Amino acid sequence: MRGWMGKFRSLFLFGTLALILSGCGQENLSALRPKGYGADLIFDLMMISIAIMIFVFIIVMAIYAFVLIRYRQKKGDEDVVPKQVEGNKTLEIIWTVIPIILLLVLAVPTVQATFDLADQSTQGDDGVLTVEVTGNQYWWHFNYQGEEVSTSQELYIPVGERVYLDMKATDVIHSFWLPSIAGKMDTNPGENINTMYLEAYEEGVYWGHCTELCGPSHSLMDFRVIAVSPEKFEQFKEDLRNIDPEAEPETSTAQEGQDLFNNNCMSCHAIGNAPMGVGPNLSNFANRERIAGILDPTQENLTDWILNPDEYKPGNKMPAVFEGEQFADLTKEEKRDQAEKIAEYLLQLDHSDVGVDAPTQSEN
Ligand code: HEC
Ligand SMILES: [Cu+2]
Repeated sequence: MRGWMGKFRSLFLFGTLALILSGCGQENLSALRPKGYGADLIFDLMMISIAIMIFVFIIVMAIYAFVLIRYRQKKGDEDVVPKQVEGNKTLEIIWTVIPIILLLVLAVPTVQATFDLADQSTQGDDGVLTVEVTGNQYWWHFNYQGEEVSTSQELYIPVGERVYLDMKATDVIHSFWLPSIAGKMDTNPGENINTMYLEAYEEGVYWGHCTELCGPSHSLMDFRVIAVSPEKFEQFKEDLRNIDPEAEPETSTAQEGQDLFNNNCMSCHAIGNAPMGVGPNLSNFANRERIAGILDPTQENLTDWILNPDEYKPGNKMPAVFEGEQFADLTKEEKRDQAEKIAEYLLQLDHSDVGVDAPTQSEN
């Protein structure tokens, strides 16, 4: 057993590692499966550098093996000191020129891609959308410039079109990373606006993360980009423009929930088009893939979130409203009851059913 296992141990190790790492190729969450223009450029660069590395590795290993075998000490040669050589001009030139060539092969496409990714030549042109992206601890806001439309946590874009993002942050530095569509870009507090663009090849729900350590809930600062056909995108904007925040929900519990929401939550949350508030815009909330970027959109999860947001995202800026003074008289059950009504109200805010037909959700 031991001998057999021993021989194959490293093979097992590498096999297991390969199996684990294959999870890194997660659909719509991976730079290794590019589905947009920027991600494509970056993927090609990775491939070029990996190819060069493999080439160098093989050559070096071949020479290494050759020297080991060819110049090893042979029986009877124990006292022989071989001829000492140094400073072979031809060799010196070869191993200086080859790395220069390899670096050039790497540098030219890298510089090209860098400029290509920073291109802003069509920004502001007719029909070219710019979205203002704002990073907040721990959520994202998207304002579709000149469209009177804004969303939080989920950004809708038309497929096949270049969409520019003008990015900033309100509190600390965040970083917007959408691996399968584009690269990543920091969002800074202050006047400094960073710009990048997205161009998705196919319809889908693409997952993004904040990649700049920004506080205790940094790792939970997820967002999604939803690429739909240009026709659906027009429809989506139209739907969102026409939201009436005062519209009466159908059931009486949801109506009670609406009153509770208007009295206790509206100071931070908007429904319909509004400037960015203290909390996410909840227009179209029922169509969210996740609550607060992370929880499955069920009424139970939403109730739990409303009662104690800090349990799910430590340090986030939403207070446990029902722990406030105005609810001091309520029992635990009564609080839950009221939160449930709000949840019912929020989960019927499906003001636009525009989405991708086959949801391509990734599991975290
Ligand atoms: C003081 C401001 C404030 C108040 C009041 C407030 N919230 Fe929030 N809310 C926030 C912030 C900030 C977030 C973002 C939390 C995060 O993800 O980091 C949030 C997130 C949420 C989310 C998740 C949103 C999403 O985009 O997925 C829901 C749902 C929500 N709040 C519901 C409520 C309800 C219901 C009330 C009233 C009972 C309420 N909030 C009161 C600030 C507030
Ligand atoms: Cu962040």
